[in-house]
Amino acid sequence: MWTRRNVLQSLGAGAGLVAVPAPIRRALAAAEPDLVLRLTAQRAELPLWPGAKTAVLRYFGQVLHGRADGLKPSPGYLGPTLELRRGERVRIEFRNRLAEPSIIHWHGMIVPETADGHPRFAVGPGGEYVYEFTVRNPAGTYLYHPHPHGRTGAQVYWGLAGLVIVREAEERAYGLPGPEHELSLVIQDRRVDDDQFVLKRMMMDDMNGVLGDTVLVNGAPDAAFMVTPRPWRLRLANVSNARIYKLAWSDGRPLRVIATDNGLLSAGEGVQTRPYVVLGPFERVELLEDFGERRPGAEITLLSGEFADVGMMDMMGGMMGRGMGGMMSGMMGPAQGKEMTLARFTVAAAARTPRETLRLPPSEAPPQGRHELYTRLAFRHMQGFLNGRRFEMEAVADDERLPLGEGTVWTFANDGGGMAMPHPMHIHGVRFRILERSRGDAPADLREGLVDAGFKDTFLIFPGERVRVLVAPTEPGLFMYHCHNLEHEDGGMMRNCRFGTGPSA
Ligand SMILES: [Cu+2]
Repeated sequence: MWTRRNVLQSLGAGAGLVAVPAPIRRALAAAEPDLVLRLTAQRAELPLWPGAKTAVLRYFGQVLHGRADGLKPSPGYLGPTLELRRGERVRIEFRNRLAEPSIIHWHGMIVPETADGHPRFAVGPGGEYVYEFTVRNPAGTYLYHPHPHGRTGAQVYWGLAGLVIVREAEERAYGLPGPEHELSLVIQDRRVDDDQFVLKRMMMDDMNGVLGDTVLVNGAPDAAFMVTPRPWRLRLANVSNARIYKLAWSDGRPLRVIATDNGLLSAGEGVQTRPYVVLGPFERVELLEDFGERRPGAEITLLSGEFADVGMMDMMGGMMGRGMGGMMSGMMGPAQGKEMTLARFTVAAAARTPRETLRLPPSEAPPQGRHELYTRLAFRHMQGFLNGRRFEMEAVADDERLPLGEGTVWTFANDGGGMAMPHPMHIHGVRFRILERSRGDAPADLREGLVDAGFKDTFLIFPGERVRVLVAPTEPGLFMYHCHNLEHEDGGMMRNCRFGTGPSA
């Protein structure tokens, strides 16, 4: 139940009850939510490799009220998967049992300002925070992870993250495989030494972001799945601090993309078939994969294909000579673009189940882009800048304000000088369309795998690129936009944005 204490907490320190905004007052007056969950962040140990226990941080979950299947346990160190239904009213009680401040952000979810997990709402050790929201997002694959300022990278790295899957009844009518024929793959890389995760060894990690030599899927190494020869829905999420994956099948078959970050592609867009799919940190993609097209007993690997390093490693190698570059590479794990095995699939010997006809949902009419914003990205002196600025907890500039309910064309340009590197940009509290990506600037060996269709909440922007997105916020308040390379984010490549009118700060 709401108490005076947690209302105050969810509004930020210092707000009196008189300041409780109307939507919160309505929520307080409303009936019990459909689903009440508790997530507790705490230290844990689990046997990821034989004969040893790996120290992690982990979300533990409990259903306090409502559907028992609202949480699904994860086999590895990840938090439980939140299985939500569109339209459902949800309350989530977060308990921080870490030794440092934390707060949860529901990545990709369109929730009220006070439920978004802005770092100003972080609670200290022993603290609690109560989230209330109605599930507005369409069926899709979303995420949750910590968002305290300066500590997001470390907390995610040690294991704090989980999936949010939103379902709706209409999905069966689309001809998609049902929940019993879907698999989620949360892809992460870690540096592992003596069965323990190792975080940050040098300054370079703040520039490149932390890159690992070991891939974990769903919080465990050596992912392997047995699949029946039929269509499967695969939900792929990149929850790595910094690594970009070039997803491909080892047998060279193309990937059939049916959804991007914020739900299914529309009938107008259709299935996007690609030889490989590029997935930046915290982007998601859903594939419709017909394993019936392979022979029974076939073994296929989902891998990350090779591409020219888009990070700093090559440049440092060039500056210091190959030996130095090589040595640093050895200490830091493989650079961006090294081939890696992600997961193995074995096709069971069974009768093939044919595909259903896919009927993707109708297109939504886009809002008109009545307003324009422009943000220039730069990375200089080890720090990321957005229009020359860095994160300040309450600050919003004039070029960070978007009107509610109307379209804004927001142009991001990765040409602000300094280190040339890709940045996965994320905007909280909205889903948006990518209108345009400047031609010829994405690396030639990644270009074909960029899927800019559908509704997005995170997108990669390569050096020299300009990407124009169309945003129409629906939730008023102070939200944020930032680079989702977690080391860049923690280093201050993050800013507030305000939706609707509100005070300057
Ligand atoms: Cu960045």
